[in-house]
Amino acid sequence: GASGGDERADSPVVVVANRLPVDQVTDPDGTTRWQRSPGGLVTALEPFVAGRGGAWVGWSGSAGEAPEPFESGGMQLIPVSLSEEEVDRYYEGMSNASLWPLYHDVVEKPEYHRTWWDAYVQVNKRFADRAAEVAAEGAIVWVHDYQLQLVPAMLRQRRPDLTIGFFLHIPFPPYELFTQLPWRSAVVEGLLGADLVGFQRPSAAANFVQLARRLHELPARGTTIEYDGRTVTARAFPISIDVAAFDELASSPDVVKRAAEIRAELGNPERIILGVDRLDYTKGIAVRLNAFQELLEDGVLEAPGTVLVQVATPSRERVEHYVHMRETIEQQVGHINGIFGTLGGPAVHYINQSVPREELAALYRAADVMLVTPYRDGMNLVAKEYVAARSDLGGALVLSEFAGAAAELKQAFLVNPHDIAGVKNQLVRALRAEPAELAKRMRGMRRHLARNDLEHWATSFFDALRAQQ
Ligand code: GDG
Repeated sequence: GASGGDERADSPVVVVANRLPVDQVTDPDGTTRWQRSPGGLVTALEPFVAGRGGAWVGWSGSAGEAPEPFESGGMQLIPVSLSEEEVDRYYEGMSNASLWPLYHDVVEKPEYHRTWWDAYVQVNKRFADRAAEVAAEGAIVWVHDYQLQLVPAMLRQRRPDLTIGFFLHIPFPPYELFTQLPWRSAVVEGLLGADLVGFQRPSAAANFVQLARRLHELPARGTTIEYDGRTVTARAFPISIDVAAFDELASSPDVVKRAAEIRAELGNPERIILGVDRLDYTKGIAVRLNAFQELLEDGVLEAPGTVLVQVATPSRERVEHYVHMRETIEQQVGHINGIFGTLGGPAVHYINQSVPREELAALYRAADVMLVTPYRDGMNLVAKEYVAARSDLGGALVLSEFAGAAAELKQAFLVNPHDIAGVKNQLVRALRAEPAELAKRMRGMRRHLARNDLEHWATSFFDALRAQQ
């Protein structure tokens, strides 16, 4: 192999992502073992990586020394270590308090700290080193997401024989915002180390091409950039879900029965409005609460005849922005329930816990209106899951224009989350729409998803990457 005869250097396909596709779990008897992470990405990539000695480079999720490489699900898993300080600075700092808000339209003010950046560089180097060690001569390496934007260039420097792809799961901001970043040139150069840079929507790819052109005065035409004697392609590959699997789960007798139970447990309201998100300030949870509260105040809606169920899964609880946002949201839920709830009949049902997948599917089946109102979102898989869950063609999707999903799910009730009057109007329209209209919209969106599932996404990306090999 190109890294000097190391016998691990034989993987024809390598995935590099912040997290390994497994979580460490402790059994009741105290023994620990690795368990495959929930979530679609692992399922989508496994067929391309498993067998033939494919490898996955990532962090185990806990600080300290990394475990030895091991095999799981036919893949070589290569753990990367992060110290406590690196978790603070690279992960919670640079990734989640600088890049995350910057890339989401500065919904919260990003903080920039040189110590965070230094840790980001150091950790990206470590990921690149591990990938360089494990990749076979001429291998394909697929790097994922905003935590690892320097890896493509670092890897190319070490291993010019590799074909390198990068996919950004979150939005890519326009030039005017991106150039806030004190280390903007380094990040652009990092990404330009890839042969193929994938984004969720065409406008994000266009932002990147324009940025490279303006910042580095690089010749760029259409979706390609000429850099360092190579051609870098920037294109949209909208991610999706395992549509058939979700459809099957949501149509199963147990889930359908549970959906009816949920409605009964909520006191048989006429209308159920649902929100499901990681508790994140980009998701616009307050937009929904505001719209719902005003419609109750206006007397357009009445509780508990109409209820809002908001599942807000705990997330990034050590990052300051998140602590503050959670307090604000919980205060507002309390306020709405104090004024519009009745004994045993709250207007807002707020769940600050992760719910099992089956329960989530049942909630989707029970909801008359799914409210997805992010200020900015790379894709938003919740919107796609809701559509996949509705084989009964019931239910309405209210969807923010600023979610990547809006570029595909055109039959949704689209809203601008900054326009509260518009959100209220669309919500009321969705609540009052005729079943025939809703079925027509749902059918259109389901037709799109049937052809554009997660496997299609992974295959398109790998095909495009192989074409550059
Ligand atoms: C990033 C980008 C992009 C949520 N609560 C529970 C639960 N979930 C699941 C949902 C969905 C997933 O988590 C969330 O995915 P999203 O796409 O909505 O959002 P992010 O976590 O921000 O993901 C995003 C995505 O990457 C993929 O590229 O779409 O734009 O921000 O699958 O169902 N699942 C369970 N219980 C919960 O309580 N079981």
